[in-house]
Amino acid sequence: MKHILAISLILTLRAAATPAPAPAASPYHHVRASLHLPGATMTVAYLGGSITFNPGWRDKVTAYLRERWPRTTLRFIAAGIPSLGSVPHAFRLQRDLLDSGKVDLLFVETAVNDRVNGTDSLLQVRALEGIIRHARRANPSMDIVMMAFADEDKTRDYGAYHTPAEIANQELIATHYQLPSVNIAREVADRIHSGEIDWKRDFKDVHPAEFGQELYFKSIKSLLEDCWATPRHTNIAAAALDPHNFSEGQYLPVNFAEPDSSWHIDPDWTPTDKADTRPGFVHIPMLVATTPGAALSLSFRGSAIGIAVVSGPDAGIIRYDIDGGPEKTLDLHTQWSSWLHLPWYEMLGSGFGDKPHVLRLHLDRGAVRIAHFLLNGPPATTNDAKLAAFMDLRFGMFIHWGPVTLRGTEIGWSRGREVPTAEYDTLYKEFDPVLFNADAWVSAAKAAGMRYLTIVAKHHDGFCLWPTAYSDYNIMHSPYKHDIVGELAAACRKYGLHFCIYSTILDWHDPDYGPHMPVFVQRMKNELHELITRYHPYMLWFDGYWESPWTTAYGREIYDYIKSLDPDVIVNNRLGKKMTSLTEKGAVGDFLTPEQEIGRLNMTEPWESCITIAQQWAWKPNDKVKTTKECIQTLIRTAAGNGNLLLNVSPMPDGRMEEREVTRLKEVGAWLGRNGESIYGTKGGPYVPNDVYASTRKGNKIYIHLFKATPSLTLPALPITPKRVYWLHGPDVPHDGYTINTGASGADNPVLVLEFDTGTETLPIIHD
Ligand code: H79
Repeated sequence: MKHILAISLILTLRAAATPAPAPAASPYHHVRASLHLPGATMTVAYLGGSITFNPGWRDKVTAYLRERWPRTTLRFIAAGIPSLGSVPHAFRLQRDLLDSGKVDLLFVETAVNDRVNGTDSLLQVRALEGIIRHARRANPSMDIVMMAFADEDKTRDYGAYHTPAEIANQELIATHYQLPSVNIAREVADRIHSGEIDWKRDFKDVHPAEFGQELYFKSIKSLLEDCWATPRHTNIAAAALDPHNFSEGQYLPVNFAEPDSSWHIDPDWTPTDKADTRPGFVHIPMLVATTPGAALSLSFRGSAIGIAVVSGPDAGIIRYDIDGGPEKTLDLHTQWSSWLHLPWYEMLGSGFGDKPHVLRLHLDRGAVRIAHFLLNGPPATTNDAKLAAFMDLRFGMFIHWGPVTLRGTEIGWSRGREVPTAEYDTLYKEFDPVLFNADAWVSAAKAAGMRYLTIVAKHHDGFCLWPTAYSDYNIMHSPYKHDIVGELAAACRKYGLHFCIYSTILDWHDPDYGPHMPVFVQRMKNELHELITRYHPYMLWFDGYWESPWTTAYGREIYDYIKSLDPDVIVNNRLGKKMTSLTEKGAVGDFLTPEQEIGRLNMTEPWESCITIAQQWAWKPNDKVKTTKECIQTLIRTAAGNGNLLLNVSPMPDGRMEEREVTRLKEVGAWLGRNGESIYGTKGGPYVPNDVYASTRKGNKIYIHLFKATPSLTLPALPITPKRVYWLHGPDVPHDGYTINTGASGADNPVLVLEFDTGTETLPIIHD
């Protein structure tokens, strides 16, 4: 022990003997690992409460940064929201900040509101550490500056020689992660206690007057200058101080919950009383209950769960439990609620193990308005039951259409090949499909027995069939000026079809695709935000993943973004870079997408084959259209392999579907009208399809689809014996076990039914 003391003493003395040429450090800030010197571009984000929301110090810092680094292109994200401290920031970081693109320098301010909101130290540390780890996961070289502003409580604490808990917690995290930090609360307290300044006279309020704003700015500037005068250390990959920190903090949309009928989601909530609101917490979907006893449950996976409510004059009392544990009571009313619908974040529990949990919550009295659930856990994936329901649909319509039909060449691919680029890119100026009728297309799909419809809203040529705000290359700039996507969405709702949207990743028209991927990916998010929030697609179909600008990481980012907007949207696998399985490294998405071929029988991973009814995806004159028999057999083979068929039609430049295609669809629909029970809601197998037959199964039945007339059929025997064999909707067929005396059926694509005493859906696959 003595030995160690002696060594440290020598080290201390030696350090004292050779003073470093340190910058004139302020006692109120720490440089620690310092900051990067700005490069050609820098995005600066301000995360905090009202003092960060208001102009003042923030505008001063912005102006100073512009002046200090004139050759750097600066971008600023103002993410201050009044009343919010560390816990809200940890859960809104992704949506309010990281979703807006790569951040280089982040200012974080939480100490004032953590005090007034009464956030305890455990939550402060979990939230602050979560913010740092989450931010650094998004950008490992992000610079982060932590700031503590002043309030009267902190001045009083320092007057009593006591360090406020919020400051101690901030410094704990800043030290652990070696982040620059500035303690303005202490500076203000010291100067007040020395009589140099006065709170009432100089600050006036916790939202400081000009004097205070200037003081805050000078302190921050002094820290930044000291940082830039100190060489930057690489970020250390520190282990987590608290394994239950909120680094996976996210908003869970309110439609995740399963509420009883006493709740409703108001899609555009505004108060009906006179109380004030906060930006971002009005005109949003709100899960509302005002009837005592209203109950909901929420299944989640993660280590913490909470709610963000707006707490207004009628804010009530809730009771809740997690996993059937002890019931707790929570009063949602605050000291501000009489005049304000305050955004109020309550953690209902944290520190759980990483397994599924259930929150049960009910209203005791008053009102509860939930804006978001707060989850610390991995991002959502598509619910298995929702995916199973999609696979039960079995048959959908794919539509490729756009200005390129004026030339009759292939959509996207003919740009710069058969059609010169400049010509291709101006075709939209003459695209005027006056005979387009969404009802006609959707009723053709309905007549075919299709259960969903996928419109190509944007192909590789970049033309958008909806009025997007993010590109002028869209339908509103054609002579036609109709929201094609919107009209189809409405028609699908009317006819009871699920509405789905194809939007390609690769966009050869967008100059940012390739050279400026962060800008491009942000635009993609903006477009997806429009598509999801306006048209509420059931499924999204991506394409064009194979070029080098696209990465698996972008794919995951987009997948998580989609799920943060609507957890129920089903997503195909072409966001990832790998197509053969959903579980291999580099795979992203919910189902496989074989193209122009029928997928192989696969009982474990959902899949959908996309196949053209003619030869080209987009219309061409006199294209060769498949026969009705080919279409039906393609559907049968798909269902028999346990997959869906997305059959592509190619409408003409005037907006109509070709009569030849409409007729085929009607004939397929007529066959499905008779034989639909052997397709919809079935599973593939148990036989692997071959040239003579293919099978599907449901309940205690196996359906055998015959492709060729055979007087007798012997199937490989299964472990169970059929008790009855008959033609679907027809007479019994003599059989001896698995030898079936089919005779000659006059029907096209006839279906035999084998009926058993027990279920067939889990029988193992028979490889012939
Ligand atoms: O939208 C449809 C296709 O346009 C799209 N995916 C479906 C759903 C697709 N993009 N790329 N590919 C399919 C694969 C590319 C095939 C090609 Fe070719 C072979 C490109 C160049 C050679 C076929 C022949 C298209 C152009 C020439």
